[in-house]
Amino acid sequence: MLSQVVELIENRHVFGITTHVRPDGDGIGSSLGLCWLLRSLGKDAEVIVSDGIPMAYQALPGADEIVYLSEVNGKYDAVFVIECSDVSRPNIRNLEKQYVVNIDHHATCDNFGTINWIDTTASAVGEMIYNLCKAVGGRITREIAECLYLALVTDTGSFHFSNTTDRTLKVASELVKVGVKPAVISEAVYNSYPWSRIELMSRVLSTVKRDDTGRVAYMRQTMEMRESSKMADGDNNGFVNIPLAAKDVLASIYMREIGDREYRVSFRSKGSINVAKVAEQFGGGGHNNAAGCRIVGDWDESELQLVEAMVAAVADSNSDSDEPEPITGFVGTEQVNEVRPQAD
Ligand SMILES: [Mn+2]
Repeated sequence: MLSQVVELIENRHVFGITTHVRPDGDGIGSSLGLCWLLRSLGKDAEVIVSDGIPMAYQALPGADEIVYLSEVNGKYDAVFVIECSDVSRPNIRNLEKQYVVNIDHHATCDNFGTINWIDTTASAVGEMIYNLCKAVGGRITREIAECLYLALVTDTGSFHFSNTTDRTLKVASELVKVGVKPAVISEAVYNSYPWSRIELMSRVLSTVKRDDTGRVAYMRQTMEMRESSKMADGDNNGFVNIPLAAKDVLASIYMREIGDREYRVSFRSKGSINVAKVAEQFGGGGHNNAAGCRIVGDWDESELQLVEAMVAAVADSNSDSDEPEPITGFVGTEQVNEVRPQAD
C-alpha cells in the first residue's frame, strides 16, 4: 500500500523502475514520472525495459536515458514494477530476485511484489504516481507533469473512457498548471504516426464486414498487408476500435495473421458486452470491453466461430438491458497491454 511505498522511498536509495513489454503510455509515462520524482528527492533511479518504446513516447523527458536490458543484477535497493499482471511481464530475467514493488491499477494483478500497491479506482498508474508525489512531499516538476499527463491521456482515451473521474481531471488540471501543454502531447501521441499506418489502415478496413445483426464488425490483416506496408510495431494500434465509431456496431473483432494458420485476435465492445468471456472461450482473456486471444486453424472457419461467439455475447448483454450503456472501459486507442495476459 501507499504508506509502505513512502517508507521504502525514504529508507532506500538506488531504484530501478520497469513496466511491461510493448509498453503503453501509462507504463512508460508512469515509469518516467516516478523516475523524475525519485531523482528530485535525491535518489538514484533509472527506467529499465527489455524492448523498444513506441515512437510516440520517445519525446518524453528522460526517454533517451531509458536502459535496455534483458537481465537485472543486484545493484538496486528496490525495483518498481509498473502496470504488470505478474513479475514476468517486463521480460527481464532475475527480476523476481529483486526487492519488488508492484504498482498497478488493475484488479487482475497478482500480489507478486514484496510491497503491493494496487488502486483499482485510479484511471491510470499515472494518477497513483501523482498521489505518491504528494504523499512523499515531492514537488511536481515540469518533467514529472509531462510524463504523468501522457499516462492519463492515453489510459483514459483523452479523457473519454468511463475510467475518467473528477480526480483524474483534477490531477490533469494540476499537471497543466505546472506547464504541460495538452495540445503538444496529443499531437505527439495521436498525430505522429508514419504514413505506413494509414496505408495499412486502408487495407485492413477494406476487409471489414458486419454480421447479419449489424452489431458485430470483423476484419482481417494478412501477413502480406503488414509486410508490404512496412509496418513497424505499433502501427496498427487502435485499428480494432475503428468499427465501433458506427452507432449500431457494438463489438469488433480484429484478426491478424501472425504465422501459418495462426492469428492474433483483438476484441473490443461497448457497454455491458463482455468480450473477456468471448476471449476465454478461445484460451485468451482481458477486460470487459477489451480482450484478445490467439487462435490456430482455417481462417474462414476461425472467423466464423469468433463472430458466432461474439454475436452470442451481444445477445446475452441485450437480455440484461434493452438500452446499450455508454462506452465504458478501454475502448479508444488500443491499450495493447491493458489486455492481459494473453491478448494482442
Ligand atoms: Mn494503465
